[in-house]
Amino acid sequence: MKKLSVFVLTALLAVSLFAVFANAEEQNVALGKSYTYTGAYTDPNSGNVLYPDTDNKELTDGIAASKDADVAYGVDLWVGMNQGGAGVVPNSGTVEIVVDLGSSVSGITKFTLNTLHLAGPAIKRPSEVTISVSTDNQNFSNVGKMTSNQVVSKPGADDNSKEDGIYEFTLSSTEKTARYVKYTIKLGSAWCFVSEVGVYTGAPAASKDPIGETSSEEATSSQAQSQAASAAESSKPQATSSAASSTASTTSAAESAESSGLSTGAIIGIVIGAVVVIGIVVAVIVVNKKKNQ
Ligand SMILES: [Ca+2]
Repeated sequence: MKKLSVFVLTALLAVSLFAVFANAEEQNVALGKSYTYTGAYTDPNSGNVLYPDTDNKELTDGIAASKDADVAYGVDLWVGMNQGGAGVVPNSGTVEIVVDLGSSVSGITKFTLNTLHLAGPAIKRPSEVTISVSTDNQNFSNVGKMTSNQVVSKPGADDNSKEDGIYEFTLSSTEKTARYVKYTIKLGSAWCFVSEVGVYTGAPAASKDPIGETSSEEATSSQAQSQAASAAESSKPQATSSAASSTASTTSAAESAESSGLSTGAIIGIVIGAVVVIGIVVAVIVVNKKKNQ
């Protein structure tokens, strides 16, 4: 009887621990979800959208640029967004991606965006990306600015820019509940190429008070972007290197240290596990006592 009790207890403990760790694991809740974006650019000559989003699935298909060979604008996984493209507010220098998670999701703690920097053809990483969230796609509340990290460096991919490569933008936040996640992208040049966006639950949450904590090193690519780049230039990345040959400052990504605290979900898991184990122990003790009487 005692052996059986020990076995049952061990099994229950293992199950509750597994539940806790499974809960704590990061999960990309944007995977496979639908979205809208502005900046799709139609070539007036051919009538085709340039650097299109195949089947409107590329930004959430789970495939992000990750290797040297991806540092090229002709690679299929990139979605091109242009300052003169569809839905862009004229002269705003800003494009948007809005992901619809399908239903309200709680416990969101991390946002990501994978993007290209290829200085020669005027494809630069965003100068700023802001995240805001909403439950109704009307009223959005600001979450914060993303920080960037160069994940693939390919100097000289085009015109010897040391910044050429692939950049991962991330933002860690306190737990958010949202159905709609908006990426407001301030363009670093005429074009922005994005391969993937991610929205995560189960990631380590940011500290409750982000003020002063997020030493957000923003990707300040050229402040001297030529907003005056002609429409011809902006629509044909291969045709020109933008007039703004820019004094882009290399910002090494001093990623703000993420707090490694457990998520609320994990804590709930631990509490439930503990309650279950205590209950079983009490039950076993009671049964054994009754047997001994
Ligand atoms: Ca993708």
